[in-house]
Amino acid sequence: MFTRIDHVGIAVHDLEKSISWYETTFGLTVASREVNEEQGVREAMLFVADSPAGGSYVQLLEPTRQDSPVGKFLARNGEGVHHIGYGVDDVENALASIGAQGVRLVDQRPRHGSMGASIAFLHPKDTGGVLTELVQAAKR
Ligand code: V0V
Ligand code: CO
Repeated sequence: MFTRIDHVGIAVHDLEKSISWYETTFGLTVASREVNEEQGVREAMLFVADSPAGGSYVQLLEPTRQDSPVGKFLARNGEGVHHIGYGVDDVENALASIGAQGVRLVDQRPRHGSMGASIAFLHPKDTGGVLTELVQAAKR
């Protein structure tokens, strides 16, 4: 069902500072930046590698408000890995198939994600403590 790791989401306090650190230390480059008010994040995708199934990225996430998922995560844990986003060909099919196995879906229907993707989250309490995101990338 999964075609690749689309991105690893990392919670940060200061997006611009973290982008600079990733650029300087690892030589990564920013592929896109976006404010997603529905998710309560200001985020950037840093390109890591390409594959026939699509790109893979590091997603740096700064909260736009304290009571958002990333704001609450930072208050509890500090900076660090927040979620893993797996590439899928069809996010609605993947949701139906995973939901049928009893995994709680945070999103019953896909939402707008970075770079025009359709995304949906699975509940970390049903996925071994790892917040998991399904990502159907925009057609390229
Ligand atoms: C929370 N918990 C986590 C977690 N966030 N566990 C692992 N990884 C995380 N990232 C645990 C937390 O420790 C609590 O455990 C429990 O879940 C309830 O957390 P809460 O924050 O107190 O309560 P909720 O229920 O308000 O929020 C949890 C959920 C929320 C997962 C429902 O974070 C959510 O809706 N996340 C999906 C949306 C999201 O993360 N958006 C930001 C990225 P204990 O203490 O009860 O044991 S946006 C993005 O990636 C985009 C746009 C993109 O890729 O394009
Ligand atoms: Co993400």
